[in-house]
Amino acid sequence: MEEKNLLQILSHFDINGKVQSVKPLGNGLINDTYKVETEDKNTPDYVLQRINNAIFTDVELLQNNIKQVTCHIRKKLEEKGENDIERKVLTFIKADTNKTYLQDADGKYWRVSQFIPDAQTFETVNAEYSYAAGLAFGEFEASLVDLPEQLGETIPNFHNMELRINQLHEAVEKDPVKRLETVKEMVTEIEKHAFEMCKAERLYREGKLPKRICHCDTKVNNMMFDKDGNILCVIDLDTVMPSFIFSDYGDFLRTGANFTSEDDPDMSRVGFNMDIFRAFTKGYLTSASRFLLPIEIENLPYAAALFPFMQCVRFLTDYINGDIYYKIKYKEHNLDRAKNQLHLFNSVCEHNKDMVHFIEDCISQQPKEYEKI
Ligand code: GN1
Ligand code: MG
Repeated sequence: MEEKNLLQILSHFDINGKVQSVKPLGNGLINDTYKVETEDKNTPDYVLQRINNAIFTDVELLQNNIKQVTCHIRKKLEEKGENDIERKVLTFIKADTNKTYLQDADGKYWRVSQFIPDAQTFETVNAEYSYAAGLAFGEFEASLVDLPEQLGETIPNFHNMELRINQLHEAVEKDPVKRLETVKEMVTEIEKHAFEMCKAERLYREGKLPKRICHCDTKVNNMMFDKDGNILCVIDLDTVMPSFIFSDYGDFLRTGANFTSEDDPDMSRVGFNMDIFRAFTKGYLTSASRFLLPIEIENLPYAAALFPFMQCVRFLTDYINGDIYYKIKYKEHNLDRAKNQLHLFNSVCEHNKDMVHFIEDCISQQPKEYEKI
C-alpha cells in the first residue's frame, strides 16, 4: 500500500511524535506489517498492521482477546515490580474510534502497537535460546491460567486436526485447480497417519484432555529477545485462544527444531534436531510442569509429531485449493512447504523413543516446588 494512505490511516491513531517513515516489517504469512518510525528519539516507534479479516473474521473478538491477555500480563508484571514493562508486554494504541483498531473506507482493518526497542527476533535458534524460549512459553501459559474472562476462538477450531483433515478431503474432492494428480501419493501417505494424529480431539471428547489459553503461533520468530539474548516477550497474539497445550509446545519445535526453514525445498536439509528438542523441553517443563496434567506431559512426543503433520496438511490443502490462504513467493511454494513438513514429521517419529525417555528423566528431576529461574 502507498505510504500516503498508510499515513492517512496512522493519523487516526493516538501516536506520539511525527511520523518519519513507514516500511514493511517481518515475514508473517497472514497480516501485512509495517514499522513506523517517528522523528524524535524520545518518542516511540510503532508497528502498523493490516489485520487479514478474511482469516480473522471477528476483529472485535480478536482485539478483545488481545486486550484481556496483555492487560492480565501487564498487571502481573506490575505486581512483580518489573521495571521494563514496555518491553515485556505489547501496548496497543487507541484509534479515534476509541477502540484499538480502525476500519478504513475500503473496509480494511488496521491496528497499531508500540514497537519494542533494542530487541531482536530470530529465524533459527541455538540450544541456549531454545531453553529460554521453552521457559518463556511455559511462563506465558502459566500466567494465563487464572485469566478471569473466557477468550473466544479467533479462528474456530484452529488447531483441530479432524477439521484440517476434513478440509484436505474437501479440497481433494473439489480439486479446483486440477493439482491433485501431482500430489496423490502425498495424500495417501497423510491418510495413513490421520487417525493416529487426531488423538487429541478424541481425548478431549472423552473428557481426559483440557483446553487452556495458548499462544497457538509459537514460531521461533514470534519471540522477542534483548541484545543479550534474554527473552523479552511473546508477540503475534492473534491466535491466543483456548487450545491444547500441544499447540505451543509442538509449533515451537516444528520451526525451532527443524534443521532448516519450513519452506526449504531441499529435503536432505530437513530433519528434527534433538539438541533443540531437549533444550526447549527442559525449559518448557521447568515452567509448565507445575500446572500440566500427566496426560499432557505424556503426549508431548505426540505434539512434536502433530504440528509438522498438521502444517503439512494445511500447506497441501492450500496448494490443492490454488494458494488462497498463505502468501506465496512462487508457484510451487505451498507444495515445497508441505513436502518439507511431511519430511520433518517422519524425522520426528523416528525419535519417538528418545523423546519419551528424555521427558521421563526431566520430570523425575523436577524440583517439587517450582522456582522461577
Ligand atoms: C501463519 O502469520 P504467521 O506467519 O505468523 C499461520 C500459522 C502457521 C504459519 C506457518 C493465522 O502464521 O498457523 O503455522 O503461518 N497463522 C494463521 O508459517 O493461520
Ligand atoms: Mg508471526
